[in-house]
Amino acid sequence: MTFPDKQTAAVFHKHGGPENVKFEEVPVGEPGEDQVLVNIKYTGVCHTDLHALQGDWPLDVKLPLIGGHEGAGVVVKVGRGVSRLKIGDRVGVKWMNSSCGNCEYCMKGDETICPHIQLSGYTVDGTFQHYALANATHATLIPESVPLEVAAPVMCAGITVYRALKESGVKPGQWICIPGAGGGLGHLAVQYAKAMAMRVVAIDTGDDKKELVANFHGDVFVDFKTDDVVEVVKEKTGGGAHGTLVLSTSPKSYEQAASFARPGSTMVTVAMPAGAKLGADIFWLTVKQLKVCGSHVGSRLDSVEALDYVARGLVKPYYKVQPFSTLPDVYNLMHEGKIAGRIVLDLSK
Ligand code: 8ID
Repeated sequence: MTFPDKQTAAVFHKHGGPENVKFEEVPVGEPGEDQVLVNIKYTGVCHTDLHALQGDWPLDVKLPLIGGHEGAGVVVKVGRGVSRLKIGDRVGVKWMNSSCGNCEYCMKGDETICPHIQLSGYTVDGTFQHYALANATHATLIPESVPLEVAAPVMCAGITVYRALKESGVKPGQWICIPGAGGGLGHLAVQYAKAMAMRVVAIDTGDDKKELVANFHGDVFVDFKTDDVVEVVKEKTGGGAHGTLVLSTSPKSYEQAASFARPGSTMVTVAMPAGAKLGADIFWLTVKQLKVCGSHVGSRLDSVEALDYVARGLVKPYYKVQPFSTLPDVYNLMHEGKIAGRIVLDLSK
């Protein structure tokens, strides 16, 4: 398979706003041991990419950086020692680019907390380029029946919420509450939750997000701008949600989640608003016996399972496809909270 030596990538050299993203000519990488070179066809834009650009998390970002970690494409070259993948395979390139495989966490299948983890579009260059390097063990094979543009948002948003829903411990028929339900992660969480027979209270704002949630059969929509969130959630769920997935980028959602939680329930922290602290009242946390559980993306098996829901038609990412060159505009819209579902970039445009 032929490919060029050079390509265009969206690079930032310093943290800040979308004006810092430059489209530059960069060399196409050479796959090392256990790596593959993937011709990225589509990539989603996740709020994490905006955090990386702004540099607002307490974890160093590689600079200069090519962001992006919701890539879907085709393997064009395999490095030494790769037997699992071959040229022509359709694969996803994810946030978890690689883990060491040998630490105590990797050994027991908790690869998402491997201390040597490498993150696409954060500690290593990601998918906002035509040719990205991926670890052959971690790249996810995409089923033939799932188009690459559909698979792209699943590669972070889908996997993350699928795993987080399992962590919530919510059972069929019980209430899961989803602040941020109209966003990239949120709209998929509503669908995975419904596919798992949970009842969904979706929290977000505006008619487009309300409609999106209704399309996916969310049971209740609470508008955080016009409703009394805590009271409405308690009332609709008959005493509080059995579990909460915080997917909203507002720290306020964490305070509210602790207040509307049903006694004995689990709050899963997924969104990471810059500088946010858990402002929950320790008294209520204790006497309601609440559990707080962090959830970081998903394992390789979670990735396969999350894609399988899509292949079986149980989950349908809602996205708008835009040219690669519009990435800075996407960041602006995301900052303003104006994206319902996901925006997927077409690298050929
Ligand atoms: O592994 C992980 N833990 C992981 C994986 C992927 C993404 C964590 N994340 C993090 C991102 O870094 C980000 O902090 O999850 C968060 C959400 O990512 P996203 O879904 O990509 O963001 P989005 O599409 O912008 O959606 C955020 C939604 O929150 C709503 C917005 O309207 C938007 O729809 N929202 C806001 I802002 N304030 C809200 C509030 N007070 C709110 N929804 C409910 N209540």
